[in-house]
Amino acid sequence: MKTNQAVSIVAVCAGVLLSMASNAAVVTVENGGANVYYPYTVSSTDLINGMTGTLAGSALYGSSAVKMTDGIFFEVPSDRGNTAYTLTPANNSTLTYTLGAAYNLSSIAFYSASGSGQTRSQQNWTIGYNTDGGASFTTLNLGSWMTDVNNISNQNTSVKVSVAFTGAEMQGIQKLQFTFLDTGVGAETMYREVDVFGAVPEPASLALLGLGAMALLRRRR
Ligand SMILES: [Ca+2]
Ligand SMILES: [Ca+2]
Repeated sequence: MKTNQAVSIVAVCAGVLLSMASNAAVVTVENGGANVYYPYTVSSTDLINGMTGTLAGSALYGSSAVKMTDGIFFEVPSDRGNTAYTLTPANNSTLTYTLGAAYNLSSIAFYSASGSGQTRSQQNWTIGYNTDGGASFTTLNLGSWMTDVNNISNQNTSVKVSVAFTGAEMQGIQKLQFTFLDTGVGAETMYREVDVFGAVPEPASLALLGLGAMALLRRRR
């Protein structure tokens, strides 16, 4: 590995782990190093891929929320400095997705990148969620993951920040709301994709399995 020096920093939310074993979110920060074309593999089959979402706030410089869910990290060579291929949200803008069912989420990943001197690859956001499909959101406590992002050179690079849910903290999720904040280092981050992974639990099929097993037992008697 010469140019693509991926630096992975894992920050476990120790406080959350200590307080409740069933709640565990692990934040991983991956830096493409000096390579703004770091070949992250973004998903085109995740839960929100193809969804437009509802943007409250401003998409700066002609950027678009659609670019967050098109399954593409880079599009053309000139893409590196072109906000037309990104969502570059103003401070405090929110992006809301209605998942369409109650999902147990396994992970969420945010991707950003920008060209030389633009300082737009830093990230700062919060994740809100609800389980009733309403208009209120609870903000997920992820500890001080921003510290790890700020350790990364903020020019001419790409950054992936992923959150893995290993416990029960993100179950039955119906809506997600991401709030984009000023990074304090280089504002106006050029976000390029957000992937959300999870599945709908299937109690119906589990119940059927149970009925089948009972039927088998009865036949054996
Ligand atoms: Ca995607
Ligand atoms: Ca994209």
